[in-house]
Amino acid sequence: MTRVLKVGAAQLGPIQREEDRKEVVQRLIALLNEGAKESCDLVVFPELALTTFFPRWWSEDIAEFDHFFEKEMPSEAVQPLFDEAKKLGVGFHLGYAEMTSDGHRYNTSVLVSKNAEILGKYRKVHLPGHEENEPWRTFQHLERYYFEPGDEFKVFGAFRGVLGMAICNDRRWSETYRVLGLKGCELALIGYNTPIHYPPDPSQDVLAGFHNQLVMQSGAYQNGMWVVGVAKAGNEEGCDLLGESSIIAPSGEVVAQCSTVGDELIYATVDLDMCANYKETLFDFARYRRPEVYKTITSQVGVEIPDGIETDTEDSKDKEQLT
Ligand code: CDT
Repeated sequence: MTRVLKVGAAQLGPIQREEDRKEVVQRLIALLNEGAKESCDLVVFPELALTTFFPRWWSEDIAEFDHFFEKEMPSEAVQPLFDEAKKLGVGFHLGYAEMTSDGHRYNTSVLVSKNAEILGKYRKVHLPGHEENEPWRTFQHLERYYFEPGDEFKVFGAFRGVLGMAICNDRRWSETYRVLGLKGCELALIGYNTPIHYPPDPSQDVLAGFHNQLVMQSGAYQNGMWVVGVAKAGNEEGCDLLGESSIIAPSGEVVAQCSTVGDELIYATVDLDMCANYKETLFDFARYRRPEVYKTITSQVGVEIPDGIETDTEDSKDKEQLT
């Protein structure tokens, strides 16, 4: 059985606040068609791919932005994307804002088969930013106000492999990849909206691209999985979003990368069997992992410096060196 897929990463340029959902869906359909021409089995769209990144604005009335949420998937506006996927026989991954029938809001992605059936759904676990309006910022990052967190990293048997999803800030956390890796994930699909300016510490701005690559490449390598990271990029409502969407092999090497900050499709041949090169050697989890030594990771959230560690004397440095 060959387990070789052609995977497209469909980066999106900016979506402005007033842009009509139906027009955005036409942009997605154009990229899906490009993917079909390149014989892609699967095309990956970014986080919140149907709207502008609305958590950059504060509204006293949280319901003011409810129109940015999908109450069902596919919604009426998104149905043409599902229809086109079925016609072309191309699967896809789509990020969107989800509103459940009982009023819960999530930052969500779905994996859709070549038959336009939803194979899996994921709700973002690591919500970044802040809960309250912070007027000193040039723009807000209110995901912790507009969304509730998801509670599980799941994998799905699809496209002849074991596939997982994560969303944007999730990619900065090694736990994301490791939990997916422990579930056998061979291909992780990750959409993102990453402002290049980071108001709490602007010294990081110049490193935005480096950090993006750093976390995805190490996540891929340390878990022997393919990673497809896809941006919504460019200047959206005055906020510059990082591009550099990438397809990364289990070796940690970048095999394809976008060169613009607009709508752009890149693709790569993804051999899922390559994962075994790493999963069965250097990162043979069953043989080498030591969970009994890692208990702190699940028992503790913040940093707790153990009793007896001193940092304010020369002596403590010396003692450390001796031990
Ligand atoms: N969308 C998203 O998760 N963006 C975050 C910004 C972090 S700074 C608040 C990211 O990790 O790129």
